[in-house]
Amino acid sequence: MKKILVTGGAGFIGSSLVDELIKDEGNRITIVDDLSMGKRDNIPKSDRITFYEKSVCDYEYMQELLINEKFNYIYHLAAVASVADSIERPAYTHQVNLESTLNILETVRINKLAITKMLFSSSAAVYGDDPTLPKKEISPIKPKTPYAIDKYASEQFVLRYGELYDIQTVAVRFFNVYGPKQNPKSPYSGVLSILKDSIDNNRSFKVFGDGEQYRDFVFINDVVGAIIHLATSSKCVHEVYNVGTGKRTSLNNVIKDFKEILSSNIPIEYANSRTGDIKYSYADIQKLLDSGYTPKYSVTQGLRLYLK
Ligand code: UD2
Repeated sequence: MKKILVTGGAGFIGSSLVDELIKDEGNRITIVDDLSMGKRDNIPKSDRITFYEKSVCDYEYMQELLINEKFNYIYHLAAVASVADSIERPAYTHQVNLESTLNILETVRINKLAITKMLFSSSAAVYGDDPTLPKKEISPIKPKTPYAIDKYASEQFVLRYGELYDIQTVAVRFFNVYGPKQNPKSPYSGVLSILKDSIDNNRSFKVFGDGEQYRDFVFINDVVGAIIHLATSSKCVHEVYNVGTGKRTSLNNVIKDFKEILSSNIPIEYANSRTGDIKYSYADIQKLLDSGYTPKYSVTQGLRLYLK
């Protein structure tokens, strides 16, 4: 039996990970999520899942949980995922996006907890708008927001702690993840969830800029596949991996695909670019490929599944 902790397990990526992990009958999963962004309904029903509606910033609670449960795997995905929120509330988001990570690491170190692997989810935001493309893990790091600073600091704590104190750790930098369960409700939600919501409700969609900005849109199933692979592969330790497809797609092209697949004709409006927006971003995923994981879904295949 494997005991697995998923923080943020009621959120988009976390609950999709739980959907996959629960297929293995040997897995017992504990979810910690304060439902600030996640939803209880996202969590699959199973007697092998225990859900605690708690914040990862409840440090004493987390310490007790880790000491009592002695998890084999920790997927630390809980975060305030909104860059905009980190600009509004930098001190608060710092606690969630960095301090909570340090608390887990300290608990593991001080109590000599024998975890098999801890995985931390970082973000392509750490690269900022440095023009080097595609982004390699060794590309310049230019975090521009509290969100990106905390993701980078957390990721480095996780990796260097691992080396210093002999804890098996790994980190990932997500590019633009999309798929079912992504919440479209904030203006800073993933663009594809907003686009889908607009089409579902027959509302116009607003493009910020000329639509020629491109991204590395990666389907949730590939994200889940990649993180399980990295967490369970014993040779992937103390390293950070980009998680994307390695392909770039412009917003205009993705909108075209969407409208075709859904036979939709909603109006597309063009507005000024969003302040602080990055024009171009996509990943070099050679390191992920070399580790033994190959993404399975092109954007077209991913979109078809997403929109089915
Ligand atoms: C992504 C991450 C963010 C951070 C950043 C780092 C998501 C949701 N956000 O931001 O957390 O890691 O990468 O670079 O994954 N757009 C529109 N109309 C809309 C919404 C968005 O045109 O209604 C544009 C937006 O201006 C941008 C593009 O779509 O040019 C992608 O926007 P996004 O918020 O999905 O993702 P991004 O790459 O800005």
